[in-house]
Amino acid sequence: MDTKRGWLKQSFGKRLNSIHSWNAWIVLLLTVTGIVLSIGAVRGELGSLRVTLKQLHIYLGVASIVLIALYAPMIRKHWHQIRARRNQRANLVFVLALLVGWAASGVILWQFRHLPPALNNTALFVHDLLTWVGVPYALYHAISRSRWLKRQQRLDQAAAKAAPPPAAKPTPAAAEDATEKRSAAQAVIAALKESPITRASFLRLVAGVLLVIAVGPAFYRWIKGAFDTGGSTTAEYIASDGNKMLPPPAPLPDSAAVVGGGAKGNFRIYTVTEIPAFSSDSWKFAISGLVDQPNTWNWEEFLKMKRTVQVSDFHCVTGWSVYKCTWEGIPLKQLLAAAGVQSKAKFVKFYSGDKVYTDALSLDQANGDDIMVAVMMDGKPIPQKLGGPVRLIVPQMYAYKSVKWLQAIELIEKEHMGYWEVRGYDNDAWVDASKA
Ligand code: HEM
Ligand SMILES: Nc1nc2c(c(=O)[nH]1)N[C@H]1C(S)=C(S)[C@@H](COP(=O)(O)O)O[C@H]1N2
Ligand SMILES: [Mo]
Repeated sequence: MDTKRGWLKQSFGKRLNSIHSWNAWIVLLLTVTGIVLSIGAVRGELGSLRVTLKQLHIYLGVASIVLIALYAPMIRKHWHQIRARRNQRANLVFVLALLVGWAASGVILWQFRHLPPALNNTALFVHDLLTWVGVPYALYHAISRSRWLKRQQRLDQAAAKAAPPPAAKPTPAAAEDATEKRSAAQAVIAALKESPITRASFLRLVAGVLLVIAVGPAFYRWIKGAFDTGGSTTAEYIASDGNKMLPPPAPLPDSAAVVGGGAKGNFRIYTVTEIPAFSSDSWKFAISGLVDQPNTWNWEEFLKMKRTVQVSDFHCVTGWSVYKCTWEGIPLKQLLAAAGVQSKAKFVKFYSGDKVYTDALSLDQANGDDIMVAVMMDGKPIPQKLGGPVRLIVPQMYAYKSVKWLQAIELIEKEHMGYWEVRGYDNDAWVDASKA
């Protein structure tokens, strides 16, 4: 109560100022934590810090929502106060739209478990878009309102004032009228001679242009990727592929025809290690542990196993999805049946060829119909960056269960916590929460 009264007792201007500076700091911290969270390449270095960072980002997000709520009752008066300043009004509308947009999409990303993947996808897109637009704007705003630029502005004004007044000689009364007319005319000419670009506005323009040059190309690539629903990026991955797996797998008819119509959306490349490369000379695949028939395959032998084709969606917990991927591979069920799972076995553990990443399913979950040891996507070998030559696909669970560069399956008795589960992700990864 006391703090509330204290807050209300402050003058309107003081309250506005403190909201403004709190907001600046929180947006800065949200930007830093958000951008670090979005960088796929530092997932390995971050480890469990990633989960903490996400939690911190959410706390900061909630704080920013509290600030919006504190500001809300002041908005009418503030709006009226700045009625004469169109730039300030435009800035206010823009900044509020950004903050509300970040808040709304952020809350959706936070509560993703209770929401459909399509909504999470949209929220992630909006959250990213606002970041791309809002952060450069905030930087520009900060520079153009900085003390340094304010000083330049004052210098400009001082220079304008210091302009020498037209020399006014003491004149006899008759000439006075003419002198006055002359000085008025001179003033018009002086005004016309004055450069329309002051030093301060020039510097502001330079800052703006530099920001556009710095951020523009990356923004363009992002927007292009976000609206590219075809497989062109997959083609690019294949072109830059580091795997040397020969012979390439021959697609089944459904796979060659891409029965799903081609994946919709873009994968984000995630790895916690360097992206490993494989060659058919040394690549091996194994199933072992509590099975009657442990087995090892080289590439050629592996390709002889019977494969099937399925169309399924792919969902990452951070909000993005890829729809209607046409996968071709060996149903996990089939591999397990052939290996003869012993009755002691309760869990299936998956090992990545990156030698770091693992995950596991219960035996029940592992026998689901759509869990696949995949070799091809949309009629092409799975590119190295997307986990090729062989990756696990668990369509109905968040994709941290879909181990990339899969090389071994082990039947075990005790539950195993996977790479991300150890670092704070939920071991229950069902997309449809009611399945848990
Ligand atoms: C100034 C405001 C904000 C900025 C600049 C910002 C920035 C970001 C960025 C860049 C990402 C990474 C998105 C990606 O992976 O592509 C992100 C993710 C996220 N943000 Fe924000 N954000 C802001 C406000 C909020 C708010 C208000 C909330 C909600 C309380 C929120 C919740 C989240 C969540 C839950 C994620 C997903 C994290 C993950 O699972 O990786 N954000 N944010
Ligand atoms: N070996 C390995 N497998 C992995 C990961 C990883 O970092 N390493 N990331 C997981 C996560 S969180 C997701 S969303 C998907 C991402 O697959 P993609 O990189 O093909 O888009 O792979 C999963 N499998
Ligand atoms: Mo993920």
